[in-house]
Amino acid sequence: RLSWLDRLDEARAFLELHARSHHANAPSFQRRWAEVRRALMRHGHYDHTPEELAFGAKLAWRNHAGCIGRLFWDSLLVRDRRNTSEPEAIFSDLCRHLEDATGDGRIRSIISIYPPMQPGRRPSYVESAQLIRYAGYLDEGGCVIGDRKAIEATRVAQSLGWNPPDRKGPFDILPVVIRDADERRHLFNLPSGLVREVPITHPHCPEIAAMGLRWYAVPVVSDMILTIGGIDYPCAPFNGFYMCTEIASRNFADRGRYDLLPKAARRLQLDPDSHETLWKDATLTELNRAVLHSYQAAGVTMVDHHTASDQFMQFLARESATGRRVSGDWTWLVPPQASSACEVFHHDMTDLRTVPNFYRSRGTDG
Ligand code: NRG
Repeated sequence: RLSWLDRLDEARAFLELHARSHHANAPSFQRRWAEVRRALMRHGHYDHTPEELAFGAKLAWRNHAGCIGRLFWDSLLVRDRRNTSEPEAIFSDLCRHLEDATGDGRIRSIISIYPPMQPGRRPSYVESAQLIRYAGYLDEGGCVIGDRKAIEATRVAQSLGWNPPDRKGPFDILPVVIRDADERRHLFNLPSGLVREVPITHPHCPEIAAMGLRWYAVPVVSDMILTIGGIDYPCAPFNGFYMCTEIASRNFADRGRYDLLPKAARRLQLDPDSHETLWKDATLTELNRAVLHSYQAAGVTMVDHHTASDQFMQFLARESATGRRVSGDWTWLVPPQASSACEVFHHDMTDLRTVPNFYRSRGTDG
């Protein structure tokens, strides 16, 4: 991704930033930079200290233009796993990550960082977009069971020997795919006791509960590359917690996902035949109410979009007070529900593409 000179520049800028924010006990910038520059010239690579790694990961979150939850960037728990490199070991370590992140339902934001790219060598990385994803099956008649977005991943898993349950369902958990350093794929099944899920009910519409919907508690994003000071970490899965619209307004409602609006509308006694009844709007609201209610009832952390928007505005104010400019990608930050009633909607922003950051080079996942 980076030319050699860019890499030097990014390393220098990052180490300067690190030295400035850890003035008390960090080795002096000059000394560390001399060491890093030498390593970069000789090997095209340098190793972050554990402190630099943790600081860099937090900054990558703070800089990520698409995230509305950045108020909490400093609370990120960083697991330094740079000595874990084989797919089997990475997978069992990620199981512990998931367990710790899930806890008793009060979700902790965690990142696990495995070996970085080195000149001429790409280490193992997770190919799955998230650790937990539901399968999508397309039958000969063109009917889909499950998540339409996962149809390709489901096919790949099956071609590698994964067997779906005898009775295919809309919420079958896919195995995790990890590529080794030779690009060979390895499949791993998540132990079922490890995946916390929330059955979706509605505070006063049993017909919605009867749809049998569910979703998992913890989104662990595993297909983004973490870049810190010119070094790329292609295997750095992280999690926070869900905002209700991600599940209710997008995963359940998008036509390219579960496409549930017409079905849910009928259960809510809304008439899906005329736009003018605003049945889609009403259904989206009820799905959000259901998801939020269910996670709350289960004691699983989730934020609603209004609170998230307020927290983002607080983040903006805090950052401006420290003299930092905040990157933002309007199309990602503005919630898909009650958008103009959220303050973020009325705020101009640009993505400054500041580093450290997270980026994608393989597929995309919203
Ligand atoms: N919309 C995706 C997840 C994207 C990341 N969302 C988070 N991340 N909340 C979905 O599965 O619906 N996080 O780290 O908490």
